[in-house]
Amino acid sequence: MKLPISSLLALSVLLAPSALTAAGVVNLFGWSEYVPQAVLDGFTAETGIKVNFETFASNEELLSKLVAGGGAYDLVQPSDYAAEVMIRRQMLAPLDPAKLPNLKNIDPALMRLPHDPAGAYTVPYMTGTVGIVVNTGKVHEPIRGYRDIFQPKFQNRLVVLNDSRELVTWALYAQGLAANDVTPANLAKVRPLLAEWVKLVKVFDSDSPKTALLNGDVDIGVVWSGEAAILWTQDRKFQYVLPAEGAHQFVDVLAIPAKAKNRDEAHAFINYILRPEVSRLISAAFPYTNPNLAARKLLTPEELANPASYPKGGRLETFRDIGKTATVIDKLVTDLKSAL
Ligand code: SPD
Repeated sequence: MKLPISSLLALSVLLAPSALTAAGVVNLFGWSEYVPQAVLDGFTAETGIKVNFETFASNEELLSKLVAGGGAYDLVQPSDYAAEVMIRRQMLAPLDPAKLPNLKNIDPALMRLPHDPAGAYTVPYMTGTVGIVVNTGKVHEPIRGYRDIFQPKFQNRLVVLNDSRELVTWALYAQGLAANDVTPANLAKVRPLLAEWVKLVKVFDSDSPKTALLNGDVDIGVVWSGEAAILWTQDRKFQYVLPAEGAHQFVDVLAIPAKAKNRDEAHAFINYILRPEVSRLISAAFPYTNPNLAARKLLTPEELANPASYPKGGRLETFRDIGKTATVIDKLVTDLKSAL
C-alpha cells in the first residue's frame, strides 16, 4: 500500500524525537555564582542541547560527591588542585582538541600548569585570587594582611569563605609558612591561631560573601576576587587588598568526568564558552580574571581597571593536591567551628 506523501510527513513528525531530545543534554556540576544563566540559555537556544546545572560551594564538596559515585555529570568545574586529584585518581576523560577549536583563545601561560602538565584534561574557565575586602567607610586603619583583620576589635565584623583549605592557608601565611606546607606539624602550629580566628567571624559564606558586606552586616571580608570585584563596581569604598603575607591564586577549569555519557555535548559546551563574545558575558556577570585573551579585548577599560579582577603584584601561590591531609584539614576546621 502506498501512503500519500502528506501522511508520511505527518508520521515522521510524530515519530521523530523532539529537537531538544535529539540534540541531547549536558549535565554540568559547577561553582555557585559563576556561570550566568544567560550563557546556559544561549547555548541551548543555539544548539538545542539542554543544560542541567547543579552547583557546589567548595572543591571538597565536588570531590566527595564524585568520589562517592554520586551524580551523573558530563562536565565539572574544579579548581586546579581538585582537577589534579581527579587526574591522579583517573576520574577525568582526556579532551579532544579537535572539538575545541576555540581553545586557541586561552592565554598559553595558563595551559599546561602543574595540575595538568600535558594540558590533556582541563580548560581554564576563570582565574582569580582570594583577598581582603575592606569597607573603607567603616574601617579607617591600614589593612595589609591577615594579622590586621583577625583582631578582637573586628569581632563580629568579618565575613570569610566557608572553606577549610582557605582558612588553614591564611593561618599558614600568617605564620610565615607557604600555602602547600600542610604537614601535621604545621597544622598543629596553626591550630591555636585558627581557634582564635573563627571566634571573630560573624558570617562564613562561600556562595555570596559580598552580600554581608553590601548589607552592612560586616565591614571586612576574606573573599573570592570576583565577589570583591562586584563590590568595587557597586561602591568604591570596598577596597581589595592582597594580603602581604601571601595570597591564594586559583585557576578554575572545565573538565569531563571519565564516566560522562554525553561527551560530545560537553565538548560543545566548552567550545561555546571559549568564544570571546560568550566569555565576555561571563566576565560581565562574574568579574574574575578572564583567561581568554580574545575575550579580554572585548572588556571595557573600567572592567580591566577593576583592582580585584586584575590585581597588580602580590605574593601569589596556587594550591596543590595534598592527598589525605585534605581530610585532616577538614576535620580540624570542623572541630574548631563546632566548639563555637
Ligand atoms: N562563586 C565562584 C567561586 C569560585 C572560586 N573558585 C576558587 C576556589 C579555590 N579554592
